[in-house]
Amino acid sequence: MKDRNHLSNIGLSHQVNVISNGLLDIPMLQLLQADGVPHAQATLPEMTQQKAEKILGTMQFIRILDERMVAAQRQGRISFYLACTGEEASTVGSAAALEPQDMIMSQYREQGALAYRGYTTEQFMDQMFSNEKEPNKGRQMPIHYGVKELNFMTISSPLGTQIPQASGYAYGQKMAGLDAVTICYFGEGAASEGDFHAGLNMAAVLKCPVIFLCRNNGYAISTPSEEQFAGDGIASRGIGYGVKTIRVDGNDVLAVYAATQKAREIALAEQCPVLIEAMTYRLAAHSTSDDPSGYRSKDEEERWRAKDPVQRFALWMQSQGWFDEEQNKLFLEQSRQEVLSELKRVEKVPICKVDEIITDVYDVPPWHLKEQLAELKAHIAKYPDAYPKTSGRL
Ligand SMILES: Cc1ncc(C[n+]2csc(CCOP(=O)(O)OP(=O)(O)O)c2C)c(N)n1
Ligand SMILES: [Mg+2]
Repeated sequence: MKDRNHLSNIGLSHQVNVISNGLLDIPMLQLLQADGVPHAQATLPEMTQQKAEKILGTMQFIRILDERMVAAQRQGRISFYLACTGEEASTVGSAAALEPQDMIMSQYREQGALAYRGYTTEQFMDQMFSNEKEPNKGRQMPIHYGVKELNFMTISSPLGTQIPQASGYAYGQKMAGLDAVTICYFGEGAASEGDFHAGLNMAAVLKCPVIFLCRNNGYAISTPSEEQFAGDGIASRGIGYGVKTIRVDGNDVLAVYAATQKAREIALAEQCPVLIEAMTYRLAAHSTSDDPSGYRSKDEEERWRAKDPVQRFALWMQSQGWFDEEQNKLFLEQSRQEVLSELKRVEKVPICKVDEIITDVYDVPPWHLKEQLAELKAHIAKYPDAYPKTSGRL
């Protein structure tokens, strides 16, 4: 019988043996160099022109959407936005390697995965303007997307909550015998939460088919990763929990695609979790409430701008003969127009009614919620100028 503490598997040492950080050498998978030229030894994943066009188009669209929505927030048209500039490859490349039945549980900077799944410009706008067409009825801040039909779980702000939930969801997929996995996105900052550790351990022990994808973008708002942890990134923690782990260049979309394909294959065939650490950089501010000039240098940003994931992939596509400069210009212009015209159109759609705030939770709303709602409505009615949109929807 196997010893309970697996002592039979442990080698013996007769000297004091101190194991330190760095013993584990976790390399980073990189297929394309910054100029889009594949490394000589690299084995590229199979890729069709059609898929490559969808990947590039999604990354470019997201960049345009981010630019416009940050501007819209500055103009006071929406309250909040959060861009993923510089990180497009880690979310689009991974989403491209999944199947539509796979569940996506994300943190908040994964609009690339959502767009790849087919979320439309109109849906993005409906959510951000909290209008009456938005299925979550305006109960979430902008960017807290959730779409049942696209298997995209609603985002929640408290960091890390989606991690143990993803393990649980994947356990359910396994119990149901589904041909599906869950992917769970989070930042390296969120990996400091207890939920990360609980979620990984649970998935490892219960053998849940979940892909944990950590976007290590160097910062948790203003805290640089070296002030957050002393270990070898997040990948080393996967090994600690007995989770198969891949580290990948998060700015190389082909590498992210290949890594996620492999992770999905393992998660499904072996019914177990896989951790991917995507090394990238948040070129954008943390959110529209943040100004990075207070905590990092322009030089640092420029060094990462040179590793632009969108440009790198476009250059590779060019070498395949899959990139037409003129056609791409047209696509960019059309995308800008679409974002602008949808923004203008959707912001005129009436916002959700205040009453929606207490529907759906209880069959019959309890007295105290009804009382609070009445007070809220009286308050808005008293100060209509302070609530220009809501006061018209009482
Ligand atoms: C439990 C919890 N603590 C703190 C916050 C505030 N907060 C929001 S985002 C963030 C940084 C997260 O960084 P990271 O996970 O690296 O993701 P990134 O923003 O870099 O994509 C913090 C501290 C929060 N939302 N939830
Ligand atoms: Mg981060």
